[in-house]
Amino acid sequence: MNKFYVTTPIYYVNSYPHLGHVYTTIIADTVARYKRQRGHEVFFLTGTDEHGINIERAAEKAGLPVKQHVDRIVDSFKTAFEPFQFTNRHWVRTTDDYHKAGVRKLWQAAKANGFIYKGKYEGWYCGNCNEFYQEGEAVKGEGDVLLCPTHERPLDLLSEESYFFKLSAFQDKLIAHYEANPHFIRPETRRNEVLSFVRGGLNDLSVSRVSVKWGIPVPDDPEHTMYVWFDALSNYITAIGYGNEQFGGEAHFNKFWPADLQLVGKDILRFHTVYWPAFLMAAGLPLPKTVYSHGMWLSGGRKMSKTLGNVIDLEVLHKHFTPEVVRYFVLREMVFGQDGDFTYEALLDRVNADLASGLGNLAARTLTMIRNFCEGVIPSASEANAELTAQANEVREAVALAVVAFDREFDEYNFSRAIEAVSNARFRVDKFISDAKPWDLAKDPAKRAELELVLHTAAESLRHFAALLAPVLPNATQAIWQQLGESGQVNEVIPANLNWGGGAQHKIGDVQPIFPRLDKKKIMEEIKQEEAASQAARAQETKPEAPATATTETKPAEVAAAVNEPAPGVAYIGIEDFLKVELRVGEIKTAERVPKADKLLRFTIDLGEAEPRQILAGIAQYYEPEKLIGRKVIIVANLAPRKLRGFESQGMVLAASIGEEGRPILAGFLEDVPNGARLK
Ligand code: ME8
Repeated sequence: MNKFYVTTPIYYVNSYPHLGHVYTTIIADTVARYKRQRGHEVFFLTGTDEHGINIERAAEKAGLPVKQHVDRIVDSFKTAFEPFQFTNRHWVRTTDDYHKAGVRKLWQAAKANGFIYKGKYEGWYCGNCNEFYQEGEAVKGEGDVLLCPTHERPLDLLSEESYFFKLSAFQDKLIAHYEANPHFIRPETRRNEVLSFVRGGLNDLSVSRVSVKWGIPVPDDPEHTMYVWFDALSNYITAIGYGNEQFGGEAHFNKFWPADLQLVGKDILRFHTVYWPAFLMAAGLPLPKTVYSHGMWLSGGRKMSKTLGNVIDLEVLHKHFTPEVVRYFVLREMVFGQDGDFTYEALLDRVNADLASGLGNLAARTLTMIRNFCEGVIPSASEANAELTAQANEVREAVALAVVAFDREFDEYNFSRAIEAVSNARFRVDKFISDAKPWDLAKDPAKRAELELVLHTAAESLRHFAALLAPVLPNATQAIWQQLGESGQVNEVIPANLNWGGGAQHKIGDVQPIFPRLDKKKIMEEIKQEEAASQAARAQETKPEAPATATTETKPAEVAAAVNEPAPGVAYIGIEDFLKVELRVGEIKTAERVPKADKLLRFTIDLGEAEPRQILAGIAQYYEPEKLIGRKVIIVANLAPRKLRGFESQGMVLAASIGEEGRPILAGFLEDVPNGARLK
């Protein structure tokens, strides 16, 4: 049996869990379920990072012994994660003894090989990142105070005796590894980023602190505690038995290491793709196969983070949305690897379009008709008229294509496209049902064969969709599976092994709604009130340290005023002016970077005309061209052509512009739309 080892970062217990942590864990869980379903023996690890100066300080502030303080926060992570039914095999804690033993072994191995030595360190330290910054990397705050570039908090100037890790010795080895293993760092953009960082030279790394007490003591020199990243990164091997007897120790470690997939946010890319492989090389251990660095969920255009105070509150989220729909949304909405803006509106729209009106509705109408017209038994494929038979065959082919496309995209970690492949096949089934009108066929006994073929085809499609989406929607797909009269667990069925027609003659179960439609207006009103209340409560809790940004949040009343009153000085245009702009739906057929133009992508876009158009857009820093192929976008179709870098651009792609840097977010559609359709 093939093994598969997938990890998430271990989360800092310096504050409470939020959507960002849930996101990476959802991805890991979905990959774990996908691999298990396809017969792999999976070890999925998540956990908590519990040492460091910040945690020591937070415990002091809370007036608790540090361990008691961290236990409390670990519990809050576990509670927040629980509704998602994550299938991690283990939850590693860096305060666990087996972990400490493993870290000591790693340290000793690196030291014995001559890669750890003693020296003196001076630098600007951020307790939130547990990282030193050069003066040039810091941001200047009021009164020229140096601030952390990530957390915008003051940096501490530290000077102390320290052990150093000889990172400089690994520059060439790392570059050689990146070059020989193009999949070691994914996606490609991050790989290039790391390559140029490492090519720029590596300094030795300070890996111990005498000023920090809450950490793992350095072997044979307990005045020093280990640098928290040395401690934290080691979790990936200690948790599976390196240097301890966890899960049977070395044999278990050798079985699962190297990891197949280490998932991290791009905020901690460098730690995982420079420091971590260097630590492993120093100890003579193999490197993980892939470190995949995903993008950040933004909120209001900025990275969602505890320190910036703009996180999505999991309590509010859980109150209105099942974990299933949250899973679906984050996997479908965010192009994996890129940043995405989280809004409840988008979540509601996505759930209603794809799940309530989409998959849920297909299940409800198919099963209800089988119950009402076929005595609750899925009909076999009857010999119907030629036209309908041809259409049913097309549907069957579309589903077969989705089965192949889902795995192909998923194996490349293109979750969004994998799910989209299923949606596209579902659109085909929906159209087939709407065109064939089985509710009319049922009225005419002479059309019995046609009715049976339609319902057979719909039920078979649904059965395949349930198996495909099992890793994404574990409970909903199991419910559909049972309603189709299938026995056993859908997550044990390999979609490619399903036989078309294998569900015929099964008696269906009770028909229950799977995804009720959500009342957007009502839910949005409730969320606004709850968020305001929970922000006020959090602000109270964290008052002494509340970051400046927390106070700039707009209150609900201000939002309402801003929407209702026209802004002063707005010059209205008439509808005739608006109609002068010809906005049309286009589908991106090809996309590539423009040589020597960092910002430009060159597309060919199908507007439903005889020839696709060439259109250029300044979005290259934010989108990977290959991921845009097949995407439906909005085009200004009657913009005068103009030349950009020698290429004629025959239109303009519309995008929202977010935040101070004007990050573009491409406008698009939740439902299927034909190319060339006019927007008005
Ligand atoms: O960095 N969007 O812990 P951490 C998407 N303890 N993912 C996000 C996110 C966001 N806005 N915010 C957080 C640490 N994450 C260290 C890791 S590993 C040996 C030590 C996710 O609690 C994402 O995976 O700050 C990110 O890398 C991680 O949480 C950071 O979690």
